[in-house]
Amino acid sequence: MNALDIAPRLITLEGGEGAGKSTVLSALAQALRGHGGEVVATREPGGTPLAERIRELLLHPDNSDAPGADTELLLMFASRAQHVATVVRPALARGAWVLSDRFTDASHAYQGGGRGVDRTTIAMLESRFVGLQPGLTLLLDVPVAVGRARAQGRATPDRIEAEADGFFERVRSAYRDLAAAQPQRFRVIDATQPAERVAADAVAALGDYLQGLAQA
Ligand code: Z5A
Repeated sequence: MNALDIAPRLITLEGGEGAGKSTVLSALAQALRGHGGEVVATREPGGTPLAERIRELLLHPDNSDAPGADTELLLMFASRAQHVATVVRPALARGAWVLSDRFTDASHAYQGGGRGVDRTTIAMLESRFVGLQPGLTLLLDVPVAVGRARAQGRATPDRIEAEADGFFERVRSAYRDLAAAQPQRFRVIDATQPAERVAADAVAALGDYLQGLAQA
């Protein structure tokens, strides 16, 4: 299997449902723009017109022909392969910062932890079709009950949001395991705090990271 290239200008945001990624993402984008240079804010699944269409297939609440765990995994990676090839790599090549709301760690957490898909298969897909690892990953960590209560106001939960609490407990635990295994890449942010505090902590973690890069 090929090793993954670390992309220092690729920064990702992860967390469970209702962790508050959307709010934090705009604060991070603003901080990065202040730092200078082009900032590409994007998301997964999605981030390109084709990948957004795959996202619709993945999240559609109609469960009459719901994707099985393997199909879900492959659709996530089909979306990601397109995103990496047409948005992420070209942006990094021209020296831009790429700020992605979710990336491959989400497949390790949701498909690996949540669905129980074999980790070796996910690592093989990552190596073959992504080949990149972010320089910094911010994990917004919140207990499942808190995150789900925040997200409850939504009209129709999508197919994955409709999963039971046990699924989201496995996702959270997989994310925490990933962060513990790679402390040099992950910063875990306490997302139970008020939204402004969470955003401030995330911006501070980004500032430390940028300072470290400048000194390297
Ligand atoms: N998925 C996967 O399975 N495998 C993969 O490889 C990838 C993704 C890439 C879509 O992702 C789904 O795809 C997702 C994982 C799966 N499934 N689920 N569940 P997504 O990122 O687009 O969707 P999401 O995780 O459902 O996003 P979200 O629930 O919108 O989370 P969020 O962006 O972190 O939350 P938010 O919109 O910022 O906040 C939610 C609400 O909470 C909102 O009303 C806020 O005002 C409120 N909020 C936010 N922060 C706070 C604080 N700190 N205090 C109080 N209230 C707050």
